[in-house]
Amino acid sequence: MITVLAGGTGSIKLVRGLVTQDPKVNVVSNVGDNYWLYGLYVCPDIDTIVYGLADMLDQDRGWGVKKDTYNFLRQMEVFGEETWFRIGDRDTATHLTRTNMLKNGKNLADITKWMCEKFAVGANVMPVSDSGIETRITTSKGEMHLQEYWVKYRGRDEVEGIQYVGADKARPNPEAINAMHDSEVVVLAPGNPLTSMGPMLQIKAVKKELSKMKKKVVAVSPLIGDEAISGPAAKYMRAAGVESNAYGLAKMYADVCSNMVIDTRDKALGRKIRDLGYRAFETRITMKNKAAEDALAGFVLKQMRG
Ligand code: FO1
Repeated sequence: MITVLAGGTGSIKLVRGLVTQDPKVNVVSNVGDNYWLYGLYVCPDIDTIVYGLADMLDQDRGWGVKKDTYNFLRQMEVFGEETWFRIGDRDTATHLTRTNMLKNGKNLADITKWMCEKFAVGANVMPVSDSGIETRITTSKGEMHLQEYWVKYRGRDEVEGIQYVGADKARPNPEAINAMHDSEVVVLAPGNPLTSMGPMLQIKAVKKELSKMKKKVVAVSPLIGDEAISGPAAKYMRAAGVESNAYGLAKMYADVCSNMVIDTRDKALGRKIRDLGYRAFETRITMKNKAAEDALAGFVLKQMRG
């Protein structure tokens, strides 16, 4: 059994590759960027994983449903609402149904299971926690939700701080803990270390569990050199005072992980990472097509299974 801890856009490609290796893979999803919009509960990372596995994802953007329409949003604009967060019509049906199910007493874990069934996704996608955790960013404009920082203000301002509100009191999803415990390999996907993996690793019970099993935990780097393959990971790492490269990542994950897959171009960092006590494996980590997704997932599992 394999379990992967995943964010959204940066993680889905590796998750897809892992599903090719093992269709029943457990995917533990971040919830820190979940966002309430017009009274609807939007769960970007869960949705990116489920849509990605159901072949419904808009691959170019890495979020939302491909070929979606925006009639609902256009009407909200007519009503004078803010429309900077672009939820499409089919995507909105997901948020609306999820919100109704929450109001009817279902928890996010059950709702996500229901989604997997509806979209015929064989993998076991689950939220890391049913408690609300909110990733908040501080800039010179003040403190705001991650989605406001990244989407509304286009991530322009210097990041002064990152907070995970509610993480200290959050209870983990027991199914996620069991999945990690029962798995032969636990993968930390190449999601943003601060905003995708960060909220999950801030949950005390998740961190404790991973630290007990760190020999079987492997992280796949989302960085080559000093830059992220995509998205703002390097910017957030620098803001958190961490070197924005695979070595900085290894230091961040040192309590919970002892294996790391890095790019061949980061060979020199591999030596420093090994000095931290890691096993480090080098390969091409960019995933430009399905063959590359499968190859990287296969490589990760081969190293871990020995
Ligand atoms: N990202 C954007 O850059 N602009 C958007 O308008 C936007 C809308 C959106 C709607 C639903 C959804 O599930 C994700 C959406 N995202 C959008 C992506 C999201 O902001 C982040 O990339 C993730 O939260 C990070 O994992």
